[in-house]
Amino acid sequence: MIRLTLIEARELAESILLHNGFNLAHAQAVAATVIAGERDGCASHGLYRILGCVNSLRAGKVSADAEPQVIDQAPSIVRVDAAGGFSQLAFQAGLGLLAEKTRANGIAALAINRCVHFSALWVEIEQLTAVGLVALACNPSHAWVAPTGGRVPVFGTNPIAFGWPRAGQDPFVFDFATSAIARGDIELHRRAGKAIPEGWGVDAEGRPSTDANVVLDSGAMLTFGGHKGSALAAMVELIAGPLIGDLTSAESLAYDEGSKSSPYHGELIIALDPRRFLGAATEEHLSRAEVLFQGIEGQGARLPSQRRYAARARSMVEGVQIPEALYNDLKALLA
Ligand code: NDP
Ligand code: PYC
Repeated sequence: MIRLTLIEARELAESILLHNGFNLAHAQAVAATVIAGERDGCASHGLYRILGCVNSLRAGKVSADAEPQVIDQAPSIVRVDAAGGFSQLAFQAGLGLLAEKTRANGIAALAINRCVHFSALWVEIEQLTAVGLVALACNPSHAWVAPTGGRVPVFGTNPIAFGWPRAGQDPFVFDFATSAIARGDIELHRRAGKAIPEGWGVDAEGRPSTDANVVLDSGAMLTFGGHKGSALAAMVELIAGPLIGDLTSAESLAYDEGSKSSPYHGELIIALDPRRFLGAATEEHLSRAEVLFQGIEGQGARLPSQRRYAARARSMVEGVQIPEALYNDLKALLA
């Protein structure tokens, strides 16, 4: 393993992106996301993703210098046209107006269109909880996941993330793929030459497989929780696809033309302002939420994101460690 400080890790990511042609704004926004992933112990959405960014650019499937356009679509709807660039800059562009509309109306949505997307969603959710808002985000990806009862991929790994702000504490955040596991995790198993657990995927005939190559290349991934994950994956396809005038995972994969680039589609983010819902009773009701969290933690169960927050605290002191093979692959992109 190679140990890097967070500053070294960020410089490495940024310099690779700049060297390969991304402009400074995109390089900084993308590097910030992958370093957050690495810092928080989310290797599947950490520095490893820089390889995919460069591959997507070389394949002509992402713009290196797209300028997101913010559109004031309706009293409660912000739209950002990412113009074929990575989603990070588009999210940053729309965040201010989304927060403003949420405060004015109690609820508002941000629809990001035409973005190339690979990031973990908690990075965005935490920016909304940081300003006191409750938030929900989701997006399609590429059609890699079979519906329950089938074996042909139609869904993306379609993450859903939720955040709830907590006074003086880290927010309550969960963020998971509606597939049994993020595809990035299976890709990391392949890189490490490791078998994957049963339940993550099937071969082309629909038989359970623990071979990452089979599941990634010719079989299909599975949803989490059987028919429940399958229905949630379909919901994500609908509300972050046709509802916002953007591509489904199947359409994103067709657009990819076998280049193995990052998915190209839209993203839906919904924000809610507790103060607008509750007025003078806000603090009273938010404190009742704390009783719920105590009920979970009080019996030894953990809240989602606690592992991540602990990893964050550790990385701030110790830096991060990445496999030497990944470090070498990253350095090669500077050649
Ligand atoms: P995991 O299954 O690893 O974890 C999902 C969530 O569950 C996390 O919030 C995690 O918190 C929490 N969790 C895990 N174990 C427990 C536990 N024992 N008790 C309580 N909470 C727990 O995630 P996935 O593989 O499904 O997804 C990983 C990432 O991939 C996500 O960030 C997602 O946004 C990203 N992704 C992005 C896609 C895209 O299109 N951009 C597509 C698919 C996934 P903790 O982190 O603290 O362990
Ligand atoms: O890990 O499934 C995944 C993924 C898809 C797009 C970005 N991450």
